[in-house]
Amino acid sequence: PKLDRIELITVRLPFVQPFATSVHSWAVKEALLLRIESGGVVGWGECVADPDPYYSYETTQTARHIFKDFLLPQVEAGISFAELGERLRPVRGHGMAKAMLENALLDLVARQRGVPLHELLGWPGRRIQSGISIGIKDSIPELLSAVEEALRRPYHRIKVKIMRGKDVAWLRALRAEFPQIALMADANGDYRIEDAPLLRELDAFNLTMIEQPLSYSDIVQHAALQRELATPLCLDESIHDLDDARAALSLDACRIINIKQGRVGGLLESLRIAAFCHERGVGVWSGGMDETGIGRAFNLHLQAAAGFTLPGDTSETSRYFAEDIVAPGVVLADDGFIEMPTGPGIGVQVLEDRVKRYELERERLS
Ligand code: OSB
Ligand code: MG
Repeated sequence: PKLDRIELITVRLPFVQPFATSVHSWAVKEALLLRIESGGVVGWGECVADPDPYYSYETTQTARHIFKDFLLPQVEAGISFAELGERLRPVRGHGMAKAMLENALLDLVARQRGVPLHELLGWPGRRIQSGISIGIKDSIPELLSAVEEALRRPYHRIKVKIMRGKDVAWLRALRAEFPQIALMADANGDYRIEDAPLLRELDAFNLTMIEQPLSYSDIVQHAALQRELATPLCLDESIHDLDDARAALSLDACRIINIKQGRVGGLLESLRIAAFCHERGVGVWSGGMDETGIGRAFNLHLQAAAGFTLPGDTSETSRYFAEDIVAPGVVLADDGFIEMPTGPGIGVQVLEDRVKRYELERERLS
């Protein structure tokens, strides 16, 4: 498409409560949005990078730089997604910046054609399973009550963040209280291979998986750890593209992959990773990055694809924000499932007045 107007918009939305990993605690969601316009049709993308490098090396500032100086100049009227992919190949890494661009173009094209995004990607819509990621809490009782509240919604599976010092006893307490629930733990890379004996204690708790126990960049040591554990490992931070997924599965470094479309360069690479894992009988699920309703909608549509058999980090809007920038928000049905949006593009309406209300900065590029 020929783009008539291109804008980068930074928004900051307060979280209803701070979200903490083993690395950092975030009290607000600061996101870089891309708004593109062509012939009166608007497409939106959201970059999942934070303003800080505490999940990934990418930040909102690196994404802005890479987008403006290296990605946007490659976009041309009439270019196919395959051709654009080829043109972006020389740009090493920066999957979050690439995903933001691809998101906006896919949303725009789907809206122009009047089809839902999942259909443009080749998949019929379906209801998807829900899951919640509960951040690090100050005490075990606080964690227990957060889990109890989530089970009442009812979420299909519960993920809790763990870290050194808040692991074995915390999970033991959870299992004692909730013996039957689908439960998993995410360490965001807090442990080292020397911690294998401690991590082996987690085998007692029947977790569906342990996510990213070792370093954010490691694959080989996860393979060594997987040999020591009965619980499946799941990789998140270590997987940036299909090649990383291949490396991880060849080495048996994990038995499950958390695909975040916003981390691996977008939906098209996500579909390649999902297809690769599906052929090998390896489950994948869609992770989240506490996105606004824009990024969350992309994660919903991705889950129409085959291979997304496991519940992901797809939660209700109200668990993140008192007020979001899209309508309608994500809500769980009584059985915990989530409906996929059916309208054109991402299928949710971006509320431009709300975007303005939460806007810190708007940069017009054309
Ligand atoms: O590791 O999956 C993670 C949020 C921010 C950064 C990293 C992670 C997370 C989550 C929450 O676990 C996912 C969500 O609810 O969107
Ligand atoms: Mg994770």
